[in-house]
Amino acid sequence: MEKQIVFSGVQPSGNLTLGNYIGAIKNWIKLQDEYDCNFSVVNLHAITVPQVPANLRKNTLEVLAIYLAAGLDPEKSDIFIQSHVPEHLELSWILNSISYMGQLGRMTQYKEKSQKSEENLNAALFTYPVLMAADILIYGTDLVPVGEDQKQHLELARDLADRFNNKYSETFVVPEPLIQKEGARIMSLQDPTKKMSKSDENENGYILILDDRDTIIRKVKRAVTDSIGIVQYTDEQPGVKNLLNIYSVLTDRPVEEIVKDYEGKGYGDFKGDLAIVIADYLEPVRDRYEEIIKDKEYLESVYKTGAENARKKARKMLSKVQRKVGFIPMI
Ligand code: AQP
Repeated sequence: MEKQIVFSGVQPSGNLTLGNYIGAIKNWIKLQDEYDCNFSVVNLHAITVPQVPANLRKNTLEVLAIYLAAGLDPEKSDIFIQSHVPEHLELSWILNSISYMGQLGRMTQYKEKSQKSEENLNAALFTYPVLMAADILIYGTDLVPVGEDQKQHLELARDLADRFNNKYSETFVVPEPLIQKEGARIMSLQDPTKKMSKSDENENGYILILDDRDTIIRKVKRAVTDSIGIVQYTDEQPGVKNLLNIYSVLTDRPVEEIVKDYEGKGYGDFKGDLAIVIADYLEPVRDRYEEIIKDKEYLESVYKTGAENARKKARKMLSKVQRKVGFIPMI
């Protein structure tokens, strides 16, 4: 039986957070044996907000090194940089022609990010979900492991696949989101009503995968809680709830069990222990990362092979789509 196909990616718009790790990358690792996996550093998406070119270059390789340090295996998965597979862009143009402005304008991320950059509102920020749909559909993807914040974009990819199939003929697989219940949305440590984001201006709001031990401990201790003073899992205490979610995912223990451990104890003990849990969890990833990032030749070989393999698959789908819309094949 043929393996089902998986695609996912993270933008190199900064250093990766614990949110990206728990919501996305951590779940990719376990899919590698069972599925035909494609994991991309989606640098084309990153320029929808202003980037310093030197930082983008650096972040792109860092994200790739984090993928590998976290356990993505180039022997099992195709791991590549999005701009090395230009077929994504060609497909995205075709999908733009069947995308409705109204639907794109309703995307929550567009609304949020456009408010932040009102003076520099660019067209790419508006059409980026269409490129994301192309990223997914070009591989005939069955499953897309993402955090909950990407659900709406995935719904668009599904709509576009359906619309294209109805207009031309059966071509695309309609992909399903794969969202883990636990840790699907890790919130900011400073404002637990907002998701943890790598582009947050307040660096105390997020924990980076590459933060050192002391920084992690400091950030967790400063995490916003409340004046209730009881460690319990309720919507009235969004800060504590978020910390409990992180604790539970990283230790693989149910929330109720952790809550029991802290009966009669204060936030100080709870946060102190959680800080150690996070620091211990990330330490081996950071150690492996330090080795990998130094080895430029290895990184280059991974992204070159990944892109070569990905291009072969992408070209096949793109040719099929081009024929269906009426483009004359060159050969
Ligand atoms: N806080 C989060 N909790 C759970 N999952 C999350 N993801 C992001 N934040 C959280 C998941 O990480 C993957 C990659 O996201 P992305 O970099 O492509 O874009 P994003 O969702 O916009 O992530 P950020 O960190 O918020 O980036 P910026 O600040 O640049 O916009 C996705 O699967 C996402 O669900």
